[in-house]
Amino acid sequence: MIRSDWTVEEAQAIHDLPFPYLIHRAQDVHRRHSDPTVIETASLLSIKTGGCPEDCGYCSQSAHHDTGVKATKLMELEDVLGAARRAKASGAQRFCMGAAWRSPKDRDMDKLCAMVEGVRDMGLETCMTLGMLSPGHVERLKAAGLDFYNHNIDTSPEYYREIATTRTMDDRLETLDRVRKGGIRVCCGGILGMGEEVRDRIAMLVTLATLPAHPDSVPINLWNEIGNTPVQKRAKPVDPLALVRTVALARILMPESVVRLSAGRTGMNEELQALCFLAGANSIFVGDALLTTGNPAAWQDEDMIGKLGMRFAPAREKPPRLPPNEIVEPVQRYDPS
Ligand code: SAM
Ligand code: DTB
Ligand code: SF4
Repeated sequence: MIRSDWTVEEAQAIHDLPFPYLIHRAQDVHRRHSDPTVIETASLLSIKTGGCPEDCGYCSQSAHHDTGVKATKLMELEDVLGAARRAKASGAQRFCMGAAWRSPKDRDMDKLCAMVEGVRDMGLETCMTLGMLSPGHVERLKAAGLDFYNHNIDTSPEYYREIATTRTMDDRLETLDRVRKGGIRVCCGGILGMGEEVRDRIAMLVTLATLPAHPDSVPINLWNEIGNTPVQKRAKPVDPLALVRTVALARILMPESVVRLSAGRTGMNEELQALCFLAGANSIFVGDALLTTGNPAAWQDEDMIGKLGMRFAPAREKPPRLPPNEIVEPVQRYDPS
């Protein structure tokens, strides 16, 4: 039974289990819901980089911090489709297009929708992350065939106000609600290593696991260090085993969600990534770039997955499309019987 009524105390108790019990429980949940040998793949492209008006203290693309990232205009359709073709050829299942915006401008919607349609026609799943969306934006993106929308809550509700002041956690939740109600699948997770306490990580996961429906994808990012940002002053390295505990907790609280081991893999050895897969992570970003930072090379990931006797999920020829008015209903409450 899928629960959406987790409390922080329950989650903390699971998180703190002796490691063998925690991993056993995460494995048990994982095997009941998915093939534990399969890893999903997504490829990222920054379609509009830098110059963002938001002041997110962790981000290289905020105009508030002097990070050296140059602002660009929204990419041309053909260039985006070229990148998607290369991602498809290298085996990615999903193509995620990110823009450094607070929210998209109405004048950009035609181009964004053409990107979604073009990428979809190649047989890739489509994902966008563009900032806050109005109901009209959701409707247009859905009509164009957008499969997933990424919008992270990033940390606990309490710590959120320490890392961004130009928007609130409630603003994020409002967009997530619009996306879900509009029938676009939700991709929502956060970042570890921004100076938060372990309880903030647990509260973040409980926030996700008590949404009206669990996010379909939950990206777990390690903060990729960006110089000259407010987070650089408060960041603390994440203990590798603490990362594994966070992944295991995400798996246990949200059994059907795809948990993506996201930013930060360049600093992780294969052993740590293998432990994260044992804890229930079942997706990664592939390709040597994220948005403005690096990612392991394709050959390294292929080598690692091969050595583990695991496999990448095959790309689907035509991803299924939710009917326009499908609303993902709230997850049922726990029935102990
Ligand atoms: N502007 C949009 C937004 O904020 O939703 C989309 C792009 S934004 C870069 C997407 C996500 O990337 C953020 O929510 C955050 O979780 C992640 N991110 C940004 N900078 C990061 C960093 N330095 N390390 C790890 N994750 C990061
Ligand atoms: C997510 O959770 N991680 C991705 C994707 N969603 C958009 C972004 C990671 C960005 C890492 C920092 C950078 O490359 O600028
Ligand atoms: Fe802008 Fe997104 Fe970076 Fe925040 S995380 S500064 S909204 S690009």
